[in-house]
Amino acid sequence: MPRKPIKIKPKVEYLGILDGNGKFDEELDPKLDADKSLALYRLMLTARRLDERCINLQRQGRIGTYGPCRGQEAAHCASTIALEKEDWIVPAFREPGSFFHRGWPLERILQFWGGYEEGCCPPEGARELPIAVPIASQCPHAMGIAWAMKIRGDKHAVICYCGDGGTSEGDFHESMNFAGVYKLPVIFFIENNQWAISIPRDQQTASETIAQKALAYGFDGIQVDGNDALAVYAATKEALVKAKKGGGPTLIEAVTYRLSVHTTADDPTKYRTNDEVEKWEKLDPIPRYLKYLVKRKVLNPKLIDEIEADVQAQVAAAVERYEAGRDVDPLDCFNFMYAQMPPELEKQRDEFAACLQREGVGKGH
Ligand SMILES: Cc1ncc(C[n+]2csc(CCOP(=O)(O)OP(=O)(O)O)c2C)c(N)n1
Ligand SMILES: [Mg+2]
Repeated sequence: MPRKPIKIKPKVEYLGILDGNGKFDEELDPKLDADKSLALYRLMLTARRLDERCINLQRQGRIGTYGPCRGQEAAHCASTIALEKEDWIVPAFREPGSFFHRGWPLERILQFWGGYEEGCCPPEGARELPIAVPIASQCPHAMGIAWAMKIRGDKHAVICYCGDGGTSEGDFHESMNFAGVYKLPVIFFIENNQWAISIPRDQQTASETIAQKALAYGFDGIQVDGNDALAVYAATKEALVKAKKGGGPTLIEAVTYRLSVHTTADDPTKYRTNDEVEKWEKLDPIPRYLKYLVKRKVLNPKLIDEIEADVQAQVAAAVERYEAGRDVDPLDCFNFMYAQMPPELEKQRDEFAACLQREGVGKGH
């Protein structure tokens, strides 16, 4: 009848590979080839430039409320690029790079934030769910996909993105439990950006790390420097290999920072200091990865300028396509949710249609 510590098999680790000056750990470096390294840089830059453009578009009334990803580009882009194209992506709402990487047209993202149904519509054959704004509601969906894959013998995996605030939701915990019990091929990728609107990380949970939450559900957790593209890539790759071998889920906590507003409807100066933001600006994932690529001679000043010009042109063209393609049917907001529309909704749709008719608004007007 002794009293003694209980040994728990799952473990929690920390991983960082690249520092702020382009110095990196040779042994831990995932050694991406030049093409993949450049693709990752381009992807992060595209997410950044589109993000900047979206803030401006919202301020000009050309899209609706927008939730930026500034500062979180390494977290979502490096994890997405580590996946195979058959792996499923279940996003939250700050992962535009995940969609571009999978071939969604950039204007789809603009359509989403512009309030158009098309922004929620995955291209044919996509293995990505659309953006999910209801916090952590995407986690049970990810479990459904992963469970179906397991039953069907599909040897791929699912990555489920979620915020630090999302880890306080029942949906998150139920999903973690389900994934642990059924040993699902899933990665819980937590973008710990230190804030959930105005709630700081230390008021969100009394846990020292978010990674350790995995232990309670019987699997490993790893905390990575989420502004270090190499660490994010390496941890994701490892978790994927494990999942595909039947080793079950992993929780990756990417420690990062929301450098911008929560959404364009938010004023962060009300709840956080400029000093804090400045501290994290110095850890910006993009210049950090750029220094590494220059050091490895994958990037040079000429190529940097070419990629920048190319990305900006791509974003500008997407904005043009978005604004040219506004001939949509407002009644679409009733479609796509139910195979058979419930009578109450049918009634609302008919009332709305009559109202559009009266006002002379809508398709064909
Ligand atoms: C179920 C639900 N409750 C509340 C909200 C309002 N809300 C939007 S974002 C957010 C905070 C989310 O924080 P976190 O999970 O850390 O994600 P972040 O916004 O930092 O990316 C809240 C409470 C919501 N969208 N969904
Ligand atoms: Mg957060």
